[in-house]
Amino acid sequence: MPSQFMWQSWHMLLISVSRKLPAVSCHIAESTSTCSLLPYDSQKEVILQKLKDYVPGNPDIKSIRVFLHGPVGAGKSSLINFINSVFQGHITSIALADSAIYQTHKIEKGKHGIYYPIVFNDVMGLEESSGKGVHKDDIINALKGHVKEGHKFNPMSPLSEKDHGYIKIPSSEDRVHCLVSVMPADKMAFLGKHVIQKMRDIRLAAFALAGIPQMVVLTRVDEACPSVRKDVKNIYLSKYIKEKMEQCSAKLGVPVNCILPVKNYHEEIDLNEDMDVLLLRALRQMVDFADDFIKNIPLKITPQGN
Ligand SMILES: Nc1nc2c(ncn2[C@@H]2O[C@H](COP(=O)(O)OP(=O)(O)OP(=O)(O)O)[C@@H](O)[C@H]2O)c(=O)[nH]1
Ligand SMILES: [Mg+2]
Repeated sequence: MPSQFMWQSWHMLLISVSRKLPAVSCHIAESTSTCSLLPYDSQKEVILQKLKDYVPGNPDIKSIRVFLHGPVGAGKSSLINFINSVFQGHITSIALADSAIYQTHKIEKGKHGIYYPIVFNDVMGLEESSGKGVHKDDIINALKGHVKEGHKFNPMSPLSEKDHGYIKIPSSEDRVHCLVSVMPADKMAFLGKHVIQKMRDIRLAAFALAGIPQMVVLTRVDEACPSVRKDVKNIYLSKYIKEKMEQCSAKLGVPVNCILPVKNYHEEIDLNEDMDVLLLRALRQMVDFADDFIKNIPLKITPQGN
């Protein structure tokens, strides 16, 4: 399990600030002058540079693998696009291909086929009814590293050892090093109990797999709270978002300090520093968690996946 999270202090700040300052109601926008006290400006470049300079803490692993899962339409693909956009310095669109296909998304470093050592996988969303959306067991297969690049998921039946798309003995690079549950703040209350149960089961499976670290990204915060839509910095003051984080913690069984709110690019055409800082803080936690994990990862796992 990851122990010391160097960069977690921001999140504690977020929580303490939201506790100390007058809450911004979702419907009544109050003064936001206190926002200027927050360490917002100039953080983007500092965090981004640290992420760009990141080198995996285990020399046997070239890239850390972050896996995103969550309900349909939660914002998983948008999150990967967002990460790529911030690294490239302009809005990009990389994760729009068929999400039924297992595909690794890489972030290009320059224009010479060189990539940053952080890769992402995003699959189609979880659905309430069985036979629709990605099968829970296929996400568990992916966590163990059993899913081949390009495999097309079948919602009716998960990948089995006999299938062509199955990697019998995954390498430590095939495995997932950080599991990210993507939860849409505005739709969370309407998610069916089966979707929540699948998300909890996946979390438990990840924990059982040598303690794959996990966190939650709370997306669509602007759709959930009008004051955040008006100004993303209001996220620090919104009582409503704080409540959503607490509800999310109760639903998924994840501590509040592992839930990071993000507003994905949706209709913007230019990068926005306030949105980028939120995203980069979430990404920093993913990288910290994954890096702690790979330092202790067993080199190979058995065909049984242990
Ligand atoms: N307003 C707003 N819209 C968002 C945000 N994140 C994603 N969206 C929108 O929500 C919709 C779904 O986003 P996707 O990124 O496709 O969601 P997904 O989780 O990949 O969905 P599936 O692959 O179908 O499971 C798109 O229209 C996005 O533009 C957000 O933070 N705020
Ligand atoms: Mg998608």
